[in-house]
Amino acid sequence: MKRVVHAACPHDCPDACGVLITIEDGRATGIQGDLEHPVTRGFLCAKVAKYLDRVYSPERVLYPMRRVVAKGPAAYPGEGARATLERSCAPHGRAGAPVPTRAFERISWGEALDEITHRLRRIVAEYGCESILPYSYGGTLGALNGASMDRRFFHRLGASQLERSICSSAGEEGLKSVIGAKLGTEPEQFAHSRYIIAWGSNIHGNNVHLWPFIEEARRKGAKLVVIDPYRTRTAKCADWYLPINPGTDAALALGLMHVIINESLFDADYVSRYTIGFDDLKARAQQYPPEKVAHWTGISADDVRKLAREYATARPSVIRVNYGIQRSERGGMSMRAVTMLPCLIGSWKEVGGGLQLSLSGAHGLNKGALEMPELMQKALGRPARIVNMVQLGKALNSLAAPPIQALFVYNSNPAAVCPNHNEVVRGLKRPDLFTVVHEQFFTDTTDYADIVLPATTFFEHKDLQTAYGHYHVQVSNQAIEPVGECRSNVEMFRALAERMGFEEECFRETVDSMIDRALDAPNPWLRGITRERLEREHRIRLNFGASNRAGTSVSPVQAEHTGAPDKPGFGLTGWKNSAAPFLPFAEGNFPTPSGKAEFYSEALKRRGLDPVVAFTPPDESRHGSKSAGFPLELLARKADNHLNSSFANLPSVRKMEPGIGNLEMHPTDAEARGIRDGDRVRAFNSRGEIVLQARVDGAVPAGMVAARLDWARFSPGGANINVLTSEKLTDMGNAATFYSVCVEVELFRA
Ligand SMILES: Nc1nc2c(c(=O)[nH]1)N[C@H]1C(S)=C(S)[C@@H](COP(=O)(O)OP(=O)(O)OC[C@H]3O[C@@H](n4cnc5c(=O)[nH]c(N)nc54)[C@H](O)[C@@H]3O)O[C@H]1N2
Ligand SMILES: Nc1nc2c(c(=O)[nH]1)N[C@H]1C(S)=C(S)[C@@H](COP(=O)(O)OP(=O)(O)OC[C@H]3O[C@@H](n4cnc5c(=O)[nH]c(N)nc54)[C@H](O)[C@@H]3O)O[C@H]1N2
Ligand code: SF4
Ligand SMILES: [Mo]
Repeated sequence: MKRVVHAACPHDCPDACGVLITIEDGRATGIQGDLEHPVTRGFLCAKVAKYLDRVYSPERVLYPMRRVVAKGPAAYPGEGARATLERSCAPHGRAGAPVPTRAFERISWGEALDEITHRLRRIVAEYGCESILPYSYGGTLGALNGASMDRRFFHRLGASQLERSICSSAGEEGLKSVIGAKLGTEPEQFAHSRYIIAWGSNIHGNNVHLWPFIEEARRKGAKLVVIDPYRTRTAKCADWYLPINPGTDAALALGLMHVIINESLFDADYVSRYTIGFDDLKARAQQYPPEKVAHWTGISADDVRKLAREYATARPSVIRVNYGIQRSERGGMSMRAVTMLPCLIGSWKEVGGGLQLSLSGAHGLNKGALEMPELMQKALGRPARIVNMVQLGKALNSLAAPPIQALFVYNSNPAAVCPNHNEVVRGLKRPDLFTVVHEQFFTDTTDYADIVLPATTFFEHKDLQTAYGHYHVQVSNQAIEPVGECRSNVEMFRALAERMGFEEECFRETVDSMIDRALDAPNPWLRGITRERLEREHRIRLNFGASNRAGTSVSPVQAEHTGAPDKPGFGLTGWKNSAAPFLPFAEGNFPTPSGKAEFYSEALKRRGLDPVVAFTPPDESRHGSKSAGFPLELLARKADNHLNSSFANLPSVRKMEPGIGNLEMHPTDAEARGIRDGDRVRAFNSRGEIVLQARVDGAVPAGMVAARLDWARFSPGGANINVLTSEKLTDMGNAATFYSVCVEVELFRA
C-alpha cells in the first residue's frame, strides 16, 4: 500500500523544507518538496532530493560498535580515499553489518550502554563530572533531536557545557546589538523588493528556496547585487557583482553610511523616532570616505557611492546577509555595521524592505522545558563550566582541572568541521580519552571513537521543526521504522539515562509530550499552534496576529509595481488567505535595552567594545599584522551540494561537486609560483598543510585562494582544509574565524 507522510528537513539550512515521503510496504520509495509549503513550493535542493540514497546507503551505521584496534584512520592501512570508503562498506562477519575493515566489532545495545555507563561512572569518580564533554551541533535542527533529552542527560550528569559557537554566534550578537532580536524580512517579501543585496550570502548554493522569490522580483525589474570575495553561483547570476576583500565588510558598510548620511539619503523621520546614537554614527561615518573604503575593500570609490545611492533610493531595498561576513575575526562588528543600514534608510517600513540574517528569534519554543538546565544544580549545585566547541583541539590537549576524559559526539563531525584540524586529531587520538560517537555514518570522527552508536535519520523519527530562514512551524512525522538498530538522539539518551539510574520523570517523557511542552511557550506568536493542528495542517505560519499589520504600508511605488492596492496582505504573492506580511520594525519596537535601533550601544561599551562601530582589519588578512610569510587569504568554503561535511560520502551527491579537492587561484598568483591549472599544489601555514589540485579559474581575485570543506579521509594524506584554519575566536559571540586565514602555496613535489 502506498501512502505519503509529511516530514520536514532538519538539516542545518535556513530553508527547513516541507518534505513529502512516499512509503510502499514500509519502505520509502519517493521524496519531494511540499507544494503547499509557502517557501518550499514543491522542490528540494539537489542533495536532499537524493535522500533515499542516504537513508538506505550501505554505509549506514546499523548497530552499536566497539573499537578493537588503535584509534585513527590507521585502521585502514595504506588505503586511499575512495578505496577506504569502499572497503569500509565491506560486510563484516555477523549479520552483514557494514564495518570499516576490522576497526570495530558489533555489540548489542545492552553491551554498549553498559560499557558507556561503566566508563562514565569511573571517569566521574576519578576526575569529576566536568571531565565529560558533550559535542553536538547541526546534524539535525529538529527541536527534540537537536536539544532536549541530550541536554537533560548531560545537565543531570553535571558534564561540562558546550558553547555552540562554530557557526553563527558572532553575527547574531552583532545583529542583536542593533535591532535586539533575530527577526527580519521573511523570504516571501523578497518578491516585492526592487533592490536586493546578497551580502556574504551564497543564496543559490546555501539558501536555494529564497531564489524563486528573487527571480520573481527580478522579472518585475528588481536588481540583484552580490557582495562576496568569491564568485559564487549567486554572484554569477547577479546584475552587479562586487568582489570584496575578506573581513572588510564593516568598512564598506561605514562607507555606504558616509554617503547616505552626507547626501541626506537617510530616512530622517524613521531615524529620529526609532533609533538612538545617530549623531555618534554620523561623526564616525565621516572617518570612512569612499576613497579610504576602496583601499580596504578593493571596491572602487565610485562603486561605493553608486551602491549607497541605489540602495537608499531604489525602494523597497532589502539585504540578505548570511553568515559569510561573520566568520571573520571582527565578524560581530561587521554584522553590526551592516544591520545599521536598513535602520538608517527606514526600509523596515516597507514590504520587501529590511534585512534578513536569521529569523529564528520569532519561533521561541519553550527551551527551558526541553533542556531543563536546573538539573545541573542537582549534579553540581552550580552551572557546569563552559567549553567552547571551536577550541576543541585546545580543550582536548590542554584543558586542566579537570582534563577532558570523555567526549560524547552526536549531531556533529568535529574531525572534519572543527578548525585547527591537526590539534583536534591530536586530541582525539589520546588513548586515555573515552569517545562515544552517535552517528548515521562512519565519519572522520568515528575513526577515533571507542564506541559508535547507530542514529536514525529524519525519516525514522518524529520531531518538531522551526526554521531560521522563514516563519513556518512544522511537525516532522516518522515515515519508516528505524533501519538496523538505529535510535534517535531522544531515545538513545533516554536509554542511557535509564542505565545511569537517573530517576527523574523527565527521562520518561514521551516525544508527543515534549512537542506539546515546547509549543507551550510564553511567545505570543506561538499562540494557537498546537501539535494536533500541526499534525493536521502540516505547516503553520507563526501567529503574528495584529502585529502583522502594525505600521504596514505598501508604498505607492509598490502598489504600481505589484498590482497590489495600498493595503497589506492583499494580492501579494506568498501570503495566503488573511495572513499579511510581517513587518517587525515598521514602527520601531526594537527589543533592545533602549527600545530603539542602537547606533550607539551602552551594553557594548560596558563590555569594552566600540559602542558605535569601527573597522579594524583582521590580524590574519592582507591588511593585518599576522600574515607575514603567508601572503594569500584563504576561504575554506562550504560545498554547494554538500552540507558542511554531511552528504560528502554519498557517491550520487559527491558527483555533483566536481570542485571538491581543488584550490582555486588567480592567474597572477599562480604564475608567480610557476603553477598551472591542474597542478598539484601544497597550501600551508603555521598550523598545517594540505595537497590540493590547482584550479586557475577566475573564481577568486588576486591575493585570495579558495577550497571546499571535505572529509579528511577523502584527501591524500588525510588532511582536511581545516588543517589551515585557526581556533581564534571572533570579537563578539566567541565564534569561529574560518574566513580569516592566511596561507602560502607552492607546487607540490612528491
Ligand atoms: N549547499 C549547502 N547549503 C548549506 C550549507 C552547506 O554547507 N552547503 N551549510 C549550511 C550552514 S551550516 C550555514 S551556516 C548556511 C550558511 O550560508 P552562508 O552564510 O551563505 O554561508 P557561507 O558559504 O559560509 O558564506 C556565504 C558567502 O560569504 C562569502 N564570504 C566569506 N568571507 C566573506 C567576507 O569577509 N565578506 C563577504 N561579504 N563575504 C564573505 C563566502 O565566499 C560565501 O560565498 O548555509 C547552510 N546551507
Ligand atoms: N572549513 C570550514 N569548516 C566549517 C565550515 C566552513 O564553512 N568551512 N562551516 C562551519 C559551520 S557554519 C558549521 S554549522 C559546522 C557544522 O558542523 P556539524 O554540525 O558537525 O555539521 P555536519 O558536517 O553536517 O555534521 C553533522 C553530523 O551529524 C550527523 N547526524 C545527522 N543527523 C543526526 C541525528 O539525528 N543524530 C545523530 N547522532 N547524528 C546525526 C550527520 O551524519 C553528520 O555526520 O561546520 C563548520 N565548519
Ligand atoms: S537542505 Fe535545505 S534546501 Fe535542502 S531540503 Fe533541507 S531545508 Fe530544503
Ligand atoms: Mo552553519
